[in-house]
Amino acid sequence: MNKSTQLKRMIQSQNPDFIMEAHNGLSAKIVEETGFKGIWASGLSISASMGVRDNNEASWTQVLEVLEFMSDATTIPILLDGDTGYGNFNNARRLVKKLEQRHIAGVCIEDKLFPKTNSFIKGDAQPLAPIDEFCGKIKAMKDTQTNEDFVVVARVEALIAGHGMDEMLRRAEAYRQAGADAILAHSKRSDIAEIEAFMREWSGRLPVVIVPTKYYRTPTHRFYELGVNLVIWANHNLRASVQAMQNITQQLFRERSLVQIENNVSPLEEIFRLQDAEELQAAEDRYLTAA
Ligand code: SPV
Ligand code: MG
Repeated sequence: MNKSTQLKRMIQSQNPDFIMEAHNGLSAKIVEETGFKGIWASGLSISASMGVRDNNEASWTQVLEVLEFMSDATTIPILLDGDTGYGNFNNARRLVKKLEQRHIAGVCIEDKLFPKTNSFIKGDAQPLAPIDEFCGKIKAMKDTQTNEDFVVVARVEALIAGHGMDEMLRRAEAYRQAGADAILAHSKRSDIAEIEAFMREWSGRLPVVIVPTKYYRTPTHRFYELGVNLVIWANHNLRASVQAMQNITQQLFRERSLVQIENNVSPLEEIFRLQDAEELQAAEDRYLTAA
């Protein structure tokens, strides 16, 4: 089954599936070997790992390069956080073409303006895209895909921007009619109240994806009860690695010694294993001695 079909089935299945953030080949590989069935290629995490902001400071082709490494390192579907599609309908449809060439399973686009800002930074101040324009973008993307199961998720930022539930529903319905495969309902509240209200009103018109970063206290059984289709753990590999790197860097800066360090970091053998160094050794035995 191709990766888009796998992702589409996950999104359409009744019980929630869970996908995990990765931001490079290494983290993507860790997500897969842990057992996750899909990867969220987070815009926040990819930009942060490049040392830039989540404001489209990294160009879309730079993001594509990262995706290529992630895709090469894994076999499970990747859902790209495609921000606003990096421009108008024309940029967004070209993005779909390039993603399909790299076997990326799907892309999520959000109804904001390029260059975007992360939803958790001054969300209220963020202008939304006109509904018609965003619908045209979705249509152009769906018309461009050659794999019929390539997934386009429409992310509605109405609640983030403080426009309320009516606007949220109006936009979600318009994007459904434009051909989106799923709606990502985003909320910055620390409880799940907005998502609950949306799920009630929406009543399963199209699969729903959520990102519970801010309402992290919500027990997972609520996602089942509400009928959410896909849950994204959106940035936790990045945040875990930042903490680990800060701790070890501070410790080494203080102690100027590896004595207390060695047992608190991954063994070198583990890095070689993740890189599949063994395969190259076997290949060298086979090919370098062939002459
Ligand atoms: C991301 O991971 O980049 C996202 C999710 O878009 S959020 O940061 O919650 O907006
Ligand atoms: Mg993002």
